[in-house]
Amino acid sequence: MGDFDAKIETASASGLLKIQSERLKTLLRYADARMPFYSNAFREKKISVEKLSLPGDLKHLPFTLKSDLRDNYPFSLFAVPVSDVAEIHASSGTTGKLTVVGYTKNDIKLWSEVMARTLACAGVVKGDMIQNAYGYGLFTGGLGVHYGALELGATVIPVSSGGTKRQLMLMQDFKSTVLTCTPSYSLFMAEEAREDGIDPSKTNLRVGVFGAEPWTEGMREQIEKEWNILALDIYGLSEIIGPGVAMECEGKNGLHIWADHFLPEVINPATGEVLGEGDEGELVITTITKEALPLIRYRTGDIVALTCGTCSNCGRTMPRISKIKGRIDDMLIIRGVNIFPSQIETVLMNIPEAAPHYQIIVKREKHLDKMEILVEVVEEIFSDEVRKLEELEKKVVSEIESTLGISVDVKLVEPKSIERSMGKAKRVVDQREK
Ligand code: DLL
Repeated sequence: MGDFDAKIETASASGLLKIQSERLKTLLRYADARMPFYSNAFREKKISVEKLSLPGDLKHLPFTLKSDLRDNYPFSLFAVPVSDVAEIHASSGTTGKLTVVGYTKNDIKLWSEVMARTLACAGVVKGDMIQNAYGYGLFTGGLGVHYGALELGATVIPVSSGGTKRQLMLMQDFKSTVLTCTPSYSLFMAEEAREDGIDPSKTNLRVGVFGAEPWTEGMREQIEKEWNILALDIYGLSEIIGPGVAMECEGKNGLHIWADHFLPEVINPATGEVLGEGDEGELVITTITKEALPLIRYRTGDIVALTCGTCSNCGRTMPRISKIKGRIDDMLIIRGVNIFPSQIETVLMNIPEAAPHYQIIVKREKHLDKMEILVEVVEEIFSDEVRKLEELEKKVVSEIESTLGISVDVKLVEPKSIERSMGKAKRVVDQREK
């Protein structure tokens, strides 16, 4: 059963807890027996899986870090022989080395199911034409959506990312109803459409399933207006399964996390302490049904808050995570102040003369960190008088400074001068020496 599964998606809190505890126990036994990485850690910490009371005792188990996957590159963390691995994906981080993940055939089945559930949560149905513009390849976006679409019975166009003119042609000729890609790429596509004389608000698109990078409510509004669609947020990460970990419904009040497979916790990233409902912190996930690469208390690096209770829009009872504020490692500390790129995006999206394209450059001058924000302006303003541009620049500086509480430099730049991305947008360029 891949699409909306009322029995599990609207299960009572106690019903879900029962499933979680049973699966968690099975998973811990499995990891203890098959993954020396975990059995050694349990032995070191004198943890006996059989004595744990779950899920309460989960908090006593050690965390798994991204560096643990890298240190076990490529396959040493796998719980099954490589010959039982059906598919391999990998994501590249900032440090160069790939994070490699593997799936057994059953894992692919699970991925198809949670992705079908995810698409169904966005209102996608059989009969929809999904233009899948996430990259196919080692990145999990393309194939993840693909498997979900097949499972759901919708039609999928595996166009992958890039080739924007061709995307637009296919979108019109095939009458795509669903667009799946990064939010930044959807805006680039709309921009190209206008340039080619196509009105993006007049396509057959109904809904966009956008994720793989942080984006703000302001960005959502822009996308919805440009395309005249419903733009919903999809979350996931390769280490856990790829896309299909959590998804917004039309109510846009948090992303429903599929907690019967991915057990969420939110922790204080500095102390590791588990936080309560509503507190912002780092999302930690334990996969309780995976075979090739189950992970216990995996620190995602993503900042969210968790909400429980029934969704007033769709009635789903799974916990929800807030829209992702950003990654801990994307947090900039400028002269002692913590700043997320999303805070800057929120300010910019409220200034109509600013285009939704920006880049943050961090430099170190005379031992002081400085932040320069390149902001594209809309065409009409750019061709306007210099005085108007100067006024706009002052306005952007003052609004960002009053939000962030630090001084920044703002440089207004020509339309289309900031590099566009077909995948994850690069919002921050850190020029400080590490
Ligand atoms: O980005 C999987 C994915 C594909 C998700 C398509 C959604 C759609 P990775 O390349 O491993 O996997 O990157 C995972 O991307 O830890 C977050 O920091 C970020 N991320 C993913 N989705 C969102 C989102 C895919 N909706 C990392 N909002 C994660 C903010 C997101 N950040």
